[in-house]
Amino acid sequence: MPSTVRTRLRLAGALAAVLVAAGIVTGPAAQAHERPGPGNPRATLAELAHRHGRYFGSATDNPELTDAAYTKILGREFDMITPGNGMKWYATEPQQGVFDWTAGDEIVALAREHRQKVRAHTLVWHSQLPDWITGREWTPDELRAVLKKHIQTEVRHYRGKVYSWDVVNEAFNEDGTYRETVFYKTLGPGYIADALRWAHEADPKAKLYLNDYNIEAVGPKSDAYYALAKELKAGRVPLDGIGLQAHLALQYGYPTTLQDNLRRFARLGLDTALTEVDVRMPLPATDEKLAQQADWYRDLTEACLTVRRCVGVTVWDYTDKYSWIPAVFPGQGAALPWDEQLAPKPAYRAIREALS
Ligand code: 9MR
Repeated sequence: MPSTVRTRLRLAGALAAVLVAAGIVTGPAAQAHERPGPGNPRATLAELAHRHGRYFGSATDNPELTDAAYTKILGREFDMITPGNGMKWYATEPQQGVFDWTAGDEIVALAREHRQKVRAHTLVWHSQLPDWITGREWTPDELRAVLKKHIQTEVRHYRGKVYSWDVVNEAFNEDGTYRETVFYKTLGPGYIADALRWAHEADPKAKLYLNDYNIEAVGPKSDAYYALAKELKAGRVPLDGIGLQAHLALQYGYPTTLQDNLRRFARLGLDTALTEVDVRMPLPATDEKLAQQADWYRDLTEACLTVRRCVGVTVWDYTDKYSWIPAVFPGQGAALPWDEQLAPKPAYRAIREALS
């Protein structure tokens, strides 16, 4: 073989090795040596997050579980699952004292099959309550008994099977005042500490969270959580973490104080988590909007990795096919890292980069 050809072949070989090492190209030889990494599709979001001591989760909902292409990705990419609806009060205690675990159990069983943990959601919320609660007046004693029974029966049922509970969901208004729910109006603000104590009695190992939206940035609503968390910790109430839902929208701007906010809760001795992430946009989705969305997913993932005690990120389902957004915000959507055909979007690659 002429030496010029040999030299060219050597150069080509060296170039190929560099490209493989950089994750730009892969080949059978690369696959034999390569460990899963950000450029290697074999490493899932869960595996990448695990290297940082974090989890990467997705919400899911029972009607979607018949979609095999969907459940394949759900079972592979994530290590934490949140039932989008199946553990809510309307589903679990549709009639007073009559409990139904069908929907929640189905999701817990699927998660176990895939060796995923479960963020259980949610015990006390003003929304999606059964009619038997909303349809009548309650005395404080009556409602306290109903609340305690609901919390303890549900938490006991899932004891040992879930990682955490969103014990109280969406307790504050935007201005940081208490939301005037049936629980607040009937029992006063102490219902939150009571709910946490009852949940802790029923499952001492589950991590107990308060969870809300629009508390990603420092502001009146997150300040209210900060003040409450401080008070609860001082009173030795069993609170483990604050869940920041992070339902973001391109048109309202990125919460630039997210890291500072996460940090102040860590300083109180609390875990934090991004629990319901999506980044919606006015439709149609353009390349530019999808690129901006990817930046936001990258930034919020990095924020969680940067701050001690931010334990993980959960997207509020992973595909636009099953997003709640279009039904609630007409003309908006495309909020998740996979599109309606289950193809990964720029946001998916941005999350991988952040986790790399
Ligand atoms: O994803 C849930 C959707 O299927 C329900 O229709 C909706 C009803 O309010 O609740 C959605 O989940 C909510 C979550 O439980 C609490 N934070 C806001 C979420 C989006 O509404």
